[in-house]
Amino acid sequence: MNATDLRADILKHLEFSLGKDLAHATLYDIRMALTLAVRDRVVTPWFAATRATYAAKSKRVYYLSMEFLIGRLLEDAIHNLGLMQAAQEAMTSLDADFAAVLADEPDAALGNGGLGRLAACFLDSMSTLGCPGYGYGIRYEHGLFRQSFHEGRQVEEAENWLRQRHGWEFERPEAAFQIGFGGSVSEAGKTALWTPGEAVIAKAYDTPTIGWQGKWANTLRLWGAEPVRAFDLAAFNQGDYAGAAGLEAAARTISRVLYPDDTTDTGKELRLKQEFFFTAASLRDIVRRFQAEHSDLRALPTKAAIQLNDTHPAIAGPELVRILHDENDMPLDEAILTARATLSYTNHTLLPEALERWPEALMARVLPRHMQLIERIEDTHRSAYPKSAVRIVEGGDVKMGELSFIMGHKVNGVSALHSDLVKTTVFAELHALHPDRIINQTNGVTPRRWMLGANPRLSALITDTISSGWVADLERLRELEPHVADAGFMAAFADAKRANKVELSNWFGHEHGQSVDPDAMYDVQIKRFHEYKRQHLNILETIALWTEMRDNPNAGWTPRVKIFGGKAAPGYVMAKEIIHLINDVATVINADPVTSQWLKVVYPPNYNVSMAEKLIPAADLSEQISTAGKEASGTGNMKFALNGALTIGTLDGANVEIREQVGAENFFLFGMTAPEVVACRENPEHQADAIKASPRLKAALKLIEKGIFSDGDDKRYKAILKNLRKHDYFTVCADFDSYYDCQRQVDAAYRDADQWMRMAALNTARSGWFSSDRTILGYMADVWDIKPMI
Ligand code: 7GP
Repeated sequence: MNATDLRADILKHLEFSLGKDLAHATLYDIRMALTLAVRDRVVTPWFAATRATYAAKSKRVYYLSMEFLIGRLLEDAIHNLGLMQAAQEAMTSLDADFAAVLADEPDAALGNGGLGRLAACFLDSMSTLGCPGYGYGIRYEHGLFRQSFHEGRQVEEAENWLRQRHGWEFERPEAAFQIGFGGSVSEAGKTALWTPGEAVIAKAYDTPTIGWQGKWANTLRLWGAEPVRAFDLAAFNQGDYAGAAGLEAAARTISRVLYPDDTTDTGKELRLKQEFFFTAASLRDIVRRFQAEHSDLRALPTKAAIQLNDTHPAIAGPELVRILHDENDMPLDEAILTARATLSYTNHTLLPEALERWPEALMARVLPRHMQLIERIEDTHRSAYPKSAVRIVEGGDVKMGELSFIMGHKVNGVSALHSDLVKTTVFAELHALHPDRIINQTNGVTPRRWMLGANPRLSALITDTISSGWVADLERLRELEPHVADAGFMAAFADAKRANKVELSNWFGHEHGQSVDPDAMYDVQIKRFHEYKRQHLNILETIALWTEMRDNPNAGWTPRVKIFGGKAAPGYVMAKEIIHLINDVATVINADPVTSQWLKVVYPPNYNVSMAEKLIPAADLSEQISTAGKEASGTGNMKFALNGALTIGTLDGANVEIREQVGAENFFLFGMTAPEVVACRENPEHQADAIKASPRLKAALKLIEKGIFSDGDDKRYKAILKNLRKHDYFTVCADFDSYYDCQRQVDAAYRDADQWMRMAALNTARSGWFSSDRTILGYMADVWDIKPMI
């Protein structure tokens, strides 16, 4: 494919798809024309993959997820199709700024955080490996909110990614299902008949997901909600214009917004409806596809593997049983067994508040037949294990974790430590009954986006050094190891990092009016805001360091830029106060002439996938400082290590495995282990004891209390202070000294620039295991029983 052909196609789309003359084309027009020209080149492999799957009647995997945090798609598709040079040349020949064209694409944020981004990496790996499959989710009209800061406080605004046409999707008016809610259940002969009281239409929108080198493409099918009857003409004719449109508005509400909360059950009926809406539509589609090829539904598990991405699609258990039993006359026991053999469930968190529970009364009202079937599923389980105390319905709630466990043939955690904790904590009783069910599949990240796309400089160096095979076989990065002893390679490695830092510094300068020194250490913590992730531990250490610098200005400080990024759930007050505190501390510290040569705090608003792509390649230090036992895995931690940042972290989630891979000597470990945290909490005075033992921590808390960062307002951070001093569940205080000391080891290590770079290069060379290709191969072998088709 050369630039001339691509240019011709761009001009064709400009004229015939967009109706624009080149002379009047805007940036949007050019971007859309390029998108459509690239999309054309995705369609051929997409059709070929689909035809091959149909021809072989292959088993497919169906990844059901409330969230897909896909970000921008254009650059990724260009890379995967090997069109980078052609696209660059075509843009130059049209006088377009290629970087600006790429940046014009809205960042599709149909997710909150790790769980949603993992789903996007999995789509990329499934297509790269030729694993036939579909992602199924919701086409939210408004993705994750846009974050800005007003006087340091988070402000949320509705996001509007669909204001412009979404160039990647194909609308499928023919692929539509009616999805019902409410109503009643009657007995019709042997089986029950559910008559829903209301209904909406789920309409499909397909986005092809192309794999590396365009060898395979799968489909991301997102459902949009529409009214069954578009418009009430009678009401309209009587002058009731709002009433006439009301039906439509009510139906569309279901796919209107992504719930901006990744940890707590919102308790909203609408959320339950969203979950059922996309799960039921997906199952109808899956069963329809199966029945087009096969007649006996008992064979479903041999042809379909349905993965539940956390409990959000857990209603798939009863809904599949309903389809098999009520609609297709399969005996109930057999329907349960068939559904179980088809379904499997991934757990992404142990936080009790994030394990979904729905009030029984709500479930019975919105999904009356499903409530009955949940009870039948529970009865069946109880009669198989009469001594067990495990209940799906308990205390008036339906527990979706238990339901998912019982209805899945495999349950997996997302890192070795987390999978062990799943066995010993949340699902201990169920694990005792089903000892083979829980397995581990450590998360991974796609090297196409997180190295090739995000870090072109380091990618070029790697390819020059070991050739390009690493992109689809990331463990080959190990071949870099011998080059760490080569001064020429190390100089080039250091140059790539430095150039990435300069680029980020320029971006901070023109986007945020804050330029930072590229020779300072870039210390980065980017992730959702949550107390367990402990951004407040980081900012407390920053305050203590600043104090120390002012007290000892001649101590030879290592210059650092503390970079934060992330959003807090709008209803999570404590997380929002931590954001406010960070911004307040930044204002004071950045204005201090004594320390400004060594210490800066920057917090660009509206962290998203695209911002991560800028920050990660420029990072020196990766902050992975969660309370041990709380971060299920982390995936940002993997992206940083891959891009040659050193980690400061606790023994939590996948940090444990990262440290094993990169070597303990190339990882800054601090803090209590998961069992030590549990033991620490036994002492009700643990926070007071820790504060008493640490003059630094005590002083840092005091500065906040005195209003040093809040214009003298000594009440502003009362809640945070009280929390730390009295109910420090996340053991910030108990880990503080260990963290502070470890940070000073980081300072010392950074001063030996050559040694630091060698450690960074070893992190890159030894992170190949964290490719999501490895993770997907694990799911294919251990959970889905599917073979690659290429
Ligand atoms: C996240 C976990 O917090 C993170 O540790 C993990 O790497 C990621 O999933 C992918 O497995 N969890 C969520 O994003 C989430 O929404 C609530 O969890 C169900």
